[in-house]
Amino acid sequence: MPEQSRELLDKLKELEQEFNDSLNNLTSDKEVEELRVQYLGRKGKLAEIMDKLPNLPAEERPTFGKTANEIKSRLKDAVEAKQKELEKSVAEQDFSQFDYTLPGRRPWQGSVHPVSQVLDEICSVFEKIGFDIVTGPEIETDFYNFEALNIPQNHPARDMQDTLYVTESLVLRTHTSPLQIRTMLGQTPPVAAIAPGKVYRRDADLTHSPMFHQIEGFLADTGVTMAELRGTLTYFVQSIFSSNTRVRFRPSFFPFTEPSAEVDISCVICNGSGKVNNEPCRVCSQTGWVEILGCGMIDPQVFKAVNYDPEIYSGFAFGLGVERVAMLKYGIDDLRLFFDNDLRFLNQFNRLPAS
Ligand code: 2NL
Repeated sequence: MPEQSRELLDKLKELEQEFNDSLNNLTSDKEVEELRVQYLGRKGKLAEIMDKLPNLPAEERPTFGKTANEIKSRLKDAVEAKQKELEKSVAEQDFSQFDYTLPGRRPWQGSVHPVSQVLDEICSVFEKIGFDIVTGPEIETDFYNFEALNIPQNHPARDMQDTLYVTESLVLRTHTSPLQIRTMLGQTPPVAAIAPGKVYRRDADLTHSPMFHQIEGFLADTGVTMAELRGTLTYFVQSIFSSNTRVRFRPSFFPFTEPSAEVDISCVICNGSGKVNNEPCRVCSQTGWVEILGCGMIDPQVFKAVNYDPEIYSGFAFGLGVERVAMLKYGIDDLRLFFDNDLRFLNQFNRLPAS
């Protein structure tokens, strides 16, 4: 056989050997297909050798062509056989070790933050007795946050120590009272509303966070007295805590109410006894009472700022910290737990079905 033809035939045999070696090691359909394209494809290794056919002397071409076609069909058969073999091995996989009784895996699911849960709960308690829920901006003007609330220019509450200023005349609201001022300016009595939301103070230690949640509420009408205030707040604490929770008022001072009071409730941990298992109660430090909110009768100065005639109208207002209520309700002793967002803590308040 002439030299040229022998050389090409050797190459063909080499190619077949190489192909078979590679095919043997493959374990997936995808790999088999890649190998098929590499060898049998239109620009594959076999086609490359066949392209040299015209270089051979005319009388040698038929023999070479015949051998090449035989090899090509053997390679095709090998691919098919390999594909069948892989199919079969999937069908015969051993599932006997698989436990069909294992529960399915649920995707992780979020839940409502405990502070938001308590905030929503307080809102619906007041909604039931006719209070509107009002919301609004967290950046407020000096007028809504201070001036209208009878907090004058040099009042200590305006101190840079307490207030976060955005500009000289804009602040991050330090309470949700500005929402109540906006509500009063937009309506004439009778009006009853509660204003829930985030508030900001320049404060950060074990018991203070620079952002916390507040709910303020007010009622303005003719003939409103402290009796209505006490009745409303008693209904509120007995709805949130328990029907035998007791309420007491202590005189206090706020620039926007006169008279003003701080409200204590009988300690929800020791039920007012001051003792838990004969040990001093940690939550109320043995006093049997814990402070829950501040309140009072709306100051005539505030009514003047919203154009309500204080000779005709009177009203009450109150303000409470939602984190504080949540801490008392769930016996939590560290404010920071609300802001760390540790799932081990948060999942204890997950009311969704267990996963
Ligand atoms: C507290 C005390 C309080 C108010 C908030 C209020 C709002 C208007 C008019 C009059 Cl528009 N008063 N709000 C009244 C008394 C107390 O909050 O210790 N909060 C955590």
